[in-house]
Amino acid sequence: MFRKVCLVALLLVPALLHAESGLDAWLRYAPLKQGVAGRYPSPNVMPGIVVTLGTEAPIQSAREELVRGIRGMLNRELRTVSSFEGGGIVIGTLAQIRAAAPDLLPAGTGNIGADGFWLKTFKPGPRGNGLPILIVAGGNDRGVLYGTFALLRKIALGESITDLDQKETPYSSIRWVNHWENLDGSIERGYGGRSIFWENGKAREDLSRVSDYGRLLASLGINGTSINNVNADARVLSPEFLPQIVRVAEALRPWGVKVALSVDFGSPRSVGGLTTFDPLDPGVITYWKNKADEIYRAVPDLGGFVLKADSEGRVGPSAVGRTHADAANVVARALKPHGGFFFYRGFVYDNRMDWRNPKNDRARAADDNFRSLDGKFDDNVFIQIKNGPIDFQVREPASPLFGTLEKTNQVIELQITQEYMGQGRHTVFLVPMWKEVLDFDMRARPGMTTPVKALVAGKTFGRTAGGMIGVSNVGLDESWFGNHMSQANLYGFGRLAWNPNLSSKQIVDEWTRLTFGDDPKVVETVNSIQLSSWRTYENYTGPLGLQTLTDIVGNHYGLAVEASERNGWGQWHFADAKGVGMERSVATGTGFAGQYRPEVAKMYESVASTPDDLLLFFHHVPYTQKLKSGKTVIQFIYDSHYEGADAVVKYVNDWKALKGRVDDRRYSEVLAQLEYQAGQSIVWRDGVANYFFKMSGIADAKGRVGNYPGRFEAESATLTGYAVRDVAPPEGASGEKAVDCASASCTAMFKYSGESGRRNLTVRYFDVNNGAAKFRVKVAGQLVEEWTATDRVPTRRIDSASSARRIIEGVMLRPGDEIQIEGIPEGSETAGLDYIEIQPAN
Ligand code: GCW
Repeated sequence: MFRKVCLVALLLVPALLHAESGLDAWLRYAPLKQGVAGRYPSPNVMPGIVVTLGTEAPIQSAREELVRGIRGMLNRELRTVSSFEGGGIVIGTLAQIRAAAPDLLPAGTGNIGADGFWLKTFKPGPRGNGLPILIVAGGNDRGVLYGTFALLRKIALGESITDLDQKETPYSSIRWVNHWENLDGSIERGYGGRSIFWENGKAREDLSRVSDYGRLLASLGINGTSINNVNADARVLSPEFLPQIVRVAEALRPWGVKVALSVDFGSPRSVGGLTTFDPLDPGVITYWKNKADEIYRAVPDLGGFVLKADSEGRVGPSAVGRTHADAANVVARALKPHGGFFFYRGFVYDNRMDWRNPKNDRARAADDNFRSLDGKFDDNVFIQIKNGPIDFQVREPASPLFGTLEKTNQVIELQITQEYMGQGRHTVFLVPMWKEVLDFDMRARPGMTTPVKALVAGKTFGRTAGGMIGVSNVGLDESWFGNHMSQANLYGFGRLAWNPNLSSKQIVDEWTRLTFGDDPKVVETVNSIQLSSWRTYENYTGPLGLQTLTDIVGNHYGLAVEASERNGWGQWHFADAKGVGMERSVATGTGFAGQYRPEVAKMYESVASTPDDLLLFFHHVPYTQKLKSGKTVIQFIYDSHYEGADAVVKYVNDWKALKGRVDDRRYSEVLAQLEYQAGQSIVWRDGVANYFFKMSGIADAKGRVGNYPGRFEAESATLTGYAVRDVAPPEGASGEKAVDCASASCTAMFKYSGESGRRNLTVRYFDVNNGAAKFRVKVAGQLVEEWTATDRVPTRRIDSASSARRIIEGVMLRPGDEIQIEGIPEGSETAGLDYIEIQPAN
C-alpha cells in the first residue's frame, strides 16, 4: 500500500517542481495542465499537421519551434509536410499561402506589413477536407516566425485559438539590441557571465548559446543586434576578423536577427593605413566605402554600423574639425548601397567639465551637439539617444533631443542590463520606467500629442524609420543575466519595441506566466514584486531626481553619495548644508529646461510645476522645501529610504510563501538574490539617510535615522587583533567605521545584556572579491554558525558594495553571554566586520 501511494505521489509531482536553469527563459513550453490542454483538442482546434510553405531559414525555424512547442506543452508530435493538401496549420508568407491556396486567401484579403503576421482560423470546410485550417501568415519570412511565436504564446497562456483573426504589425521597424562585448570575451557592464559571442579574440567555438539567444530575441520580434562593444576594438574591421563575424551572423540568421558592428571612428588611421580619419578626406571616404563593400560581400544581410564618437575618450569628428553630420554621412553613404543603417550615438559629452562653473551641465550635451545639425543627416543615419539626458540613472526626464529633431531619424536607447540598477543582484523591473519615458508627451508639434514612442518611431515627423534599441549584455550564465527576475527586462524591452502601447501589467503578467507557470499565487506575487521594484529601488537609492547616488567613478554599483561631485563627469547633485539638487532652469540655472519645447520647458522651469519625482534633477532647493505631498524634501529622503528597504523585506517574505510552487532551483536562487537585496537595501537606507542627516543637520521626524535598536558596532566591541578603521566613503559602513584583521585570526566580542530568550542575530561583515575569509560565531563558548565569505561583488574594498550579512536565526541568549565573532582572513580579504544586530526571533 505504502509503495503504491508513493508511486502515485511520484507521478503527481508536477514537472514544474523539477530544477529549472532559466536557460529557456519564457520559452519553456512547460506541459499544460490537463484542464488547459483540453482547450486544444486535435484535430478540431489544434490540427496535427503543419504545412510549411517556403524554405527560408526563419520559416524553417518557425516550423521547428512549432513542433517543439506543441510537443512540450501538449505532448503531441506534429506531422510536418511541405505542400498544402487540406486542413492543418499552414505557415508561410502571405504571398506563399496565396500561391498555394488561392481560394483560401484571394487577392485583396488585406496585406500585412513587414515583419507583421496574421493568425487566422478557417472553420472545417471543403478546403480543409473537413478539418480546420489555421494560418500563420507573415508579411515576410520574419513575420512568419513572429506569428508562430505569438501562436505558441497564446497556447502557453491558455488563450483560445478557435476563432483567430489577429493581425499585428510592429509599431516600428527597428527593434534591436546592442551588446557591449569585448573580443576577449569580457563584457562592459554585463552581469550574466562572459560573452556568448567572443572568447580570446575570436567567435566562440561553440555558438549554440548565440543560437539560443537568437530564439529568445525572435520570440519578441527583435530583428537586429550589434555584437561588439561601442567602445569598439578597431580589429573588428580587419579582413582577418571577417570570418568570425560571418560565423555569428550564421548563428543568428535562422532567427531573423541581423548583426551589426560597432566601429571605431579612428579606424581609417589605426587599422586602415591612412594618415587621417578626417571624414572629408577622399582616402577616408574610399576606406569606408571599400570596408562596407568587403563586409557586405561576406555578410550580405548585415544590419549596419553603430558608432560612439567624441565621448568618453573615443575619437570623433571634433578631433579633425568636422561635424557629427560630416562623420555620420560618410560612413552612412558607404553602407547605403547595401541597405545598411548607421546608428550614430547621441551620447556625446565632455567628461572633463569644470564643476565650479554653475552654467556647465552635462544634461545639455546631446541637444547642444545635435540641435543645429537637424536635417543635415542622410536618411540611413539614426541618432541613437539614451532615454534620459545623463546616463541610465534611476530616474531622469526624457532626453529633450527626442523633441528637438524633426528632420533627422532617431532611435531610443534603453538599458536592459542593470548598470545603475543593481547589476542583476537587485530585482528592478524597468518596463514601468521605460514606459514613463515612451509615453511622455514632448509637445513637439502644436495640436498633437507627441509621445517619445511616436517620435522615435518616426511617426510624428514622418520619418522613414525609427525604433528602439536595448543594451542587453546577456552572458553565458544559464539565467542569461545572473538573476532570473532580470529576464523580465529583456522580455519587456522586446514586447515594448513591438508594441509600446502594452501596459507594464500586461507585459509582466505574460512574462510571469510563461516563466514561472500560472499558479495564481505565484503570478500575483511575482507580478507585484516586479511592478513595484523600480520605485522600491529608487526609494532606497536616489529619489526625487537625485540620480542613483552610486559610485559613478567606480563600479556603478555601491553607494557613494558624493562620487558624482567635484569631478568632471557632470552628474552633480550639489548637496550642501542648506540644500540639494541641480538648478537647471533658464532663469537661474544652466538653461537645460529650456531645451524642451515651450510647454514642457515651462513645466520644468519652476519648482511649483516640476513633478516631485524630478524636483532635484531640475532645481536646487532647501531641505525644508515642501513637496506636493506637504512633506519636506529631507523627510521624504528619510521616509522613502525606509519604505524602500521595508519593501524588499516584504519581497523576501512573499517569495518564501512560494516554496513548493516554483521549482526548487529557481526558488532558492531567487530567494538568495532577494535576501541579498534586502541586506543591501538596509546599507543604502542607512548610508543615504545618514549622509543627508549629517549634511543638513535636520533630524528624522520619526527618530529612525542614527538610531538602531539592537545594533552593536564592531568598533565598540572588545577586539582581539581586529583594528578599527575608517571606511571610505564614510556612509558605506554603520557608524562610518569597520574593523578588519591583519593577522591570522581576530575576534570581536560583544556582551549580551538583554533578557533571556531566542534572538535573531545578524552579523554585518564585508565580503570583498579577492579573498575568502572565514567567520565563526560562538555564543557562550558554543559554536552557532560558521561560513566562508565567497561572494563575488564588484569591489576589493571594505565599502557599501562588499557589505554582506549573515542572519543566524533563533539563537538562545542569556544576560551576560559573550557573543564572539572570529574572523580568519584569506587572500586579500581581511574578515572585516561592521556590526551585529540582535532582534527578537519571530
Ligand atoms: O554609462 C556609460 C557606461 C559605459 C558605456 C557608456 C556608453 C560602453 O558606464 O560603460 O560604455 O555609458 O553608453 O557608451
